[in-house]
Amino acid sequence: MLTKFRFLTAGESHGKCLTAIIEGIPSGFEIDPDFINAELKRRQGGYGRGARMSIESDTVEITSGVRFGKTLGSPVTLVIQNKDWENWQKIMSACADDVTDEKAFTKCRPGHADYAGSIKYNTKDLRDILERSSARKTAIEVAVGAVAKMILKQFDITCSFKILQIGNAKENFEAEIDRAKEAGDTLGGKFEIIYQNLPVGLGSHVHWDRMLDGKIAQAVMSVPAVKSVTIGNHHAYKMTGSEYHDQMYLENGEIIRKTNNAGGLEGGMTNGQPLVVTAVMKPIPTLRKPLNTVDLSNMTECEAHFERSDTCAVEACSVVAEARIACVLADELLLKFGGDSLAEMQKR
Ligand code: EPS
Repeated sequence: MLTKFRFLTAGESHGKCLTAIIEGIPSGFEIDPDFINAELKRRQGGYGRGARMSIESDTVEITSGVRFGKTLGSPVTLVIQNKDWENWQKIMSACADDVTDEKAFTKCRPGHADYAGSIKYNTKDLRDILERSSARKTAIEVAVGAVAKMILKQFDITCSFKILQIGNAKENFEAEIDRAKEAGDTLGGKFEIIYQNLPVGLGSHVHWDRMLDGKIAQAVMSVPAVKSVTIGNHHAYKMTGSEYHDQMYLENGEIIRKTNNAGGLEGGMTNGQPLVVTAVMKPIPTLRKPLNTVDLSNMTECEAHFERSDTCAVEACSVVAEARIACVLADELLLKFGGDSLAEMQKR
């Protein structure tokens, strides 16, 4: 869907590394690896993460497209090594001679990609599905998002997030997460992301697939475990038109609004107000307290597979969602003002 800021990622959760190739960044944009690494650290944090996060310390290597700290206009390649790969080399080997059923599993985890993936990709070993469906791949997506954020930064576009709810808790999230952990259970939650300082007119009303609300919803909805995305006031369904719509006034010749129920988008375009996106993450589907499921190897009922898991990853999820939105906004900026260099873009 992204047409100017395009990227592909590759990599399995316990494979050697995660890779992304980004194409379409004009020359002259500053790329700071320390900023990318700080974003990666944010994604690894948050209360409720599991043992895997103490193994990984994600850092990016830039292997193409940047010279002396600035983009060249050529594809930018990013790589993050999986430290845990050391422990999984044989199990994740690409070599046919190394075939093993160590770490294979056939007991689907309800809520994960295991069941549908095994049928779609015709495999009995659910590890073949788990490895790519794992949220591990979001590390490289956050690195790509950090590059997108550096594009946004050149135009003073900034971002913030807030956790609104974890399980039933609207404050004291840690106690709620501790309770779930003790019970061998997991939790989801709700978060809000705000992008400030966007120019008026990103996106378009003229065709369904150019509407920015649709693009943002797709980008956030496809973050692992996200089940709903809202732009602006999520009570819109119960408000009247006169309560909901953001009326316009003049102040010193400038148009102002006293509310932002539309969340910064009208007619699929930015309207100069902050972009406000909220999303709901479901509870993580890998549980220590086992869920009932079916073993696909012998079609018997059993308890779902469990190795290790996070109890709650809502904060990480919001960092990933921020990154995804950054990619959409960078794409829109390039569509509207794009050129081959930062200087050309700034002139426009
Ligand atoms: C995940 C399972 C866990 C999480 C992982 C997502 O990994 P493992 O199977 O190695 O214990 O830690 O998240 C990450 C590795 C990460 O970097 O966020 C899953 O099944 O989705």
